[in-house]
Amino acid sequence: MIDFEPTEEQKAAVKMAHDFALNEMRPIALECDKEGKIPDELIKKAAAAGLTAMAIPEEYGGGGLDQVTAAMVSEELFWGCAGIATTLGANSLATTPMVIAANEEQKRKYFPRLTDPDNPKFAAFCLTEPGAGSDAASISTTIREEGDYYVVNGQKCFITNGGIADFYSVFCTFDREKKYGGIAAIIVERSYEGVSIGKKEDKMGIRASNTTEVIFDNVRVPKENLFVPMGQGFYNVMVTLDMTRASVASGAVGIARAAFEEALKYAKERVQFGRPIIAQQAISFMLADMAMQIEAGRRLYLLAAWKASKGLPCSLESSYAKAFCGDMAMRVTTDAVQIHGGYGYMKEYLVEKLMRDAKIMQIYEGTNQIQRVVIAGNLMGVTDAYPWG
Ligand code: COS
Repeated sequence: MIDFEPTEEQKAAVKMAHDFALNEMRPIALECDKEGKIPDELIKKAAAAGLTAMAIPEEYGGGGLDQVTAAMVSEELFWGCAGIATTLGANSLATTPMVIAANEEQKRKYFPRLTDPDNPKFAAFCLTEPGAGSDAASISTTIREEGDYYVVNGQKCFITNGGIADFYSVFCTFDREKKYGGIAAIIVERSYEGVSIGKKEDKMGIRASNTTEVIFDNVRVPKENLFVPMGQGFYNVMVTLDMTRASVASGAVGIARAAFEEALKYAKERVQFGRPIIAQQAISFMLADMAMQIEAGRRLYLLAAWKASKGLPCSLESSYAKAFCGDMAMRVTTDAVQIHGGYGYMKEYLVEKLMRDAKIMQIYEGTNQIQRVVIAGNLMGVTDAYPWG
């Protein structure tokens, strides 16, 4: 009934992602973190390896990875560099709502833009606003009909790839009074008049990734770009996040694993009181806890991803995985810094970056407090009301 053996395809995908992380990401990870950007050359290589369009079905030129394989690949990429991995993964977040709800014409028009290895472009998921973070139903970006167009007005913030995206999947409301019943989603191209990029954020971690405000000022969008009608937008967001949170959780496992490996190596090499510090029980027990928590996190994200890949309700498992793995990555990276002592606090040691990167795993794609809201809601039987449940 239970098989923990990955398929041959999964092994190949993980190997490819690990080699990419090791050979292409790791050597430039500290530099990208410092500079706050990623060389175009690396993006091209990632696109050629199929890592910029993992969630897009094969018939549109994407990787067509199922959720389990995508999550396993994400663990490797975050092991390489969480900032670069976030940039690549944000395409999946932006396109999953479209994979779920866009029509054939919309998919054929927009997906190939992300899969061209010679000129890979990015997409961005535009939900969060200054006044609507955890409370996603209260977004205030508006959409209204005007002749052959819809007109979009509003401001989005903390948008991953906001400044480098070619197009955005934008969640907006036809009628705020209707709360989540008014929400729809539309594809807005960066080149449309009235689209501008606001503040570029200077972040604690995942610094290689681009995070900006995106402003829509009377943007006229062709009607055929609406891909989720009014009333369905909030459900689309919820189902999207249920599907993508396993890959955030697996990313957290990747960061934690990187920190654990560094700490283990250091603990074997560092001699104090005449022996390697790993011989001190205080240190070896910390390492044992780290290994145990990483393994537990991996099982949780695999369960969530497996349910998502089977089309089963996975809200509860996705939230278990996201909250556990995010919190776990923060603990493990903090302990890895601790094991390194003063050296771990210095920027030339990888664990310093890993601890900063881990923090976002407790925040983005729904804070870990929101994951507990979802878990508690499920425990109280609220899921019975979900049309998909
Ligand atoms: N799948 C399907 N439907 C869902 C769902 C899910 N996972 N979660 C909620 N719904 C449905 C509910 O069934 C309800 O539908 P009906 O009224 O038709 O029955 C509707 O959506 C509203 O649900 P609810 O009342 O629970 O919504 P809330 O406004 O209370 O918000 C949370 C629920 C907090 C879970 C939601 O706002 C959330 O996930 N917030 C975090 C947003 C986030 O992750 N932001 C980060 C963006 S990416 S960086």
